[in-house]
Amino acid sequence: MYPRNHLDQLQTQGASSLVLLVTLLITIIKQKMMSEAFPDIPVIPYEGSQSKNPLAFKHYIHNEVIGGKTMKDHLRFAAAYWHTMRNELIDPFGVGTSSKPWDDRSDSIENALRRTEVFFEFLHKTGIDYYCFHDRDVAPEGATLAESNQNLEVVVEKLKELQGQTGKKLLWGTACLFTHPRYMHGAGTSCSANVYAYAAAQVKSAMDATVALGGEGYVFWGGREGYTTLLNTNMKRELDNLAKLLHMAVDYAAEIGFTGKFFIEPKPKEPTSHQYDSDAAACLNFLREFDLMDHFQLNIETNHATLANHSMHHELVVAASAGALGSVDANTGHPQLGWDTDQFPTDIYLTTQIMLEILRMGGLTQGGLNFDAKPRRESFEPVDLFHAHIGGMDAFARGLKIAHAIIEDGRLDGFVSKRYSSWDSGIGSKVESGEVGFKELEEYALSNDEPSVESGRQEMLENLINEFI
Ligand code: XUL
Ligand code: CO
Repeated sequence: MYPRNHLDQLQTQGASSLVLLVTLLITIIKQKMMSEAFPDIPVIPYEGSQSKNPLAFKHYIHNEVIGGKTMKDHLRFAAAYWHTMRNELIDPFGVGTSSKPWDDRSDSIENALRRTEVFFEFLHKTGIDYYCFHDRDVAPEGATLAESNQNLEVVVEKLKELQGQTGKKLLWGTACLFTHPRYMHGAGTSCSANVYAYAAAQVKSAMDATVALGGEGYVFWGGREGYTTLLNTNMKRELDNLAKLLHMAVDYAAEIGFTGKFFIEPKPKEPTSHQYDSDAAACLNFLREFDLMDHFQLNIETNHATLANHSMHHELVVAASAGALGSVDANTGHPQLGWDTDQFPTDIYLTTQIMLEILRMGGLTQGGLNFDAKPRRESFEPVDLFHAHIGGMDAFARGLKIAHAIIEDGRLDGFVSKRYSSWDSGIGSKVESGEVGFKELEEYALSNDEPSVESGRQEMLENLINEFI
């Protein structure tokens, strides 16, 4: 496929004369041109901020070191198989528009295997190191569960081979427990124990696949783990059962040696009218109630945050404050549309806020920035996939540089530290260390003058951020 270095190969093959070498090169190039899904698209180069080339990075330089770490290691970009390879770009009123000339739209294994090659060509050309998938994105659902499992195993074997050839890695795997009609009432929260068992079996195989591919994480997004009406719902029973499913996953991870992280991905609604994992706070509460905090972190997605009427920044701070910010689904919603539009992130203010929180917590370790995003229905050509990812990567490269500069500058964090400095000593530190109660605080308040307060300086701080953008 795409060996790490063609020249190395040629040298080891010992091509002696220049003519031989040139002929060989021409053959390789011809073969490549024939087998490539994106023959007109090169490996995307970095050309700098003055470049007008839509197929070049203007800001993302994978090996540029920022604060002691390369951009690539800070950002840990991942491409989402379900959008890049499988999204037909339907909307609630229209059929899919996406043009994928390599895909015969069949459910055959051959088609599934062909897609994997195209996907790895895409990863190679964009310079994205990681990917994420659902079991049913990569391999077709069979007539029986056993057949589906077998299909998955075949495709996983191929993915493993491609990973070995290219050095690309799996950021996280997951099971699709929301598309098939059997999951209409939920999976881990289904009213049917038989459906629950089926879902558990599917998670088990998806975890096996994740381990086989050296995946660094496993995500639970509970697309149908909620309700459309409370009239038919036993919420307590559903939540208890969901927690049991997650505990089974934890137990199974120990059995199969999965050392990655489990992530829950909050989303308030859609397709359900209420999803139990509605936002970061609801997820944390669930994890604490069912004693799962040691095993789970959160995968925070921008469009899910905004559907929950929160900012992405809010959700990140909630997760990070609990030591549970694991990974990010990097996308954005549309300000005038009320559904999950899964657009590519292009807003530098947003990427700056995300990178500020990621840098403040010391960086992503087992998580990454997964482009859970799709081009618009009108952007239906293969090249649009490239424009979209390049734009997202550049937006995050800028966010990273800006956030790093803001932290280095120190004024923002300095302002916040100073704002809370009354807690560092005196009565503040006594409260924080638990030394005082109401009586002591009353005594303190009675013996002191009316407390003075200072401005929050919001506008000054907003201007400060804009200094760097
Ligand atoms: C759906 C969503 C999912 C999860 C993985 O809104 O974000 O694609 O990221 O199941
Ligand atoms: Co997502």
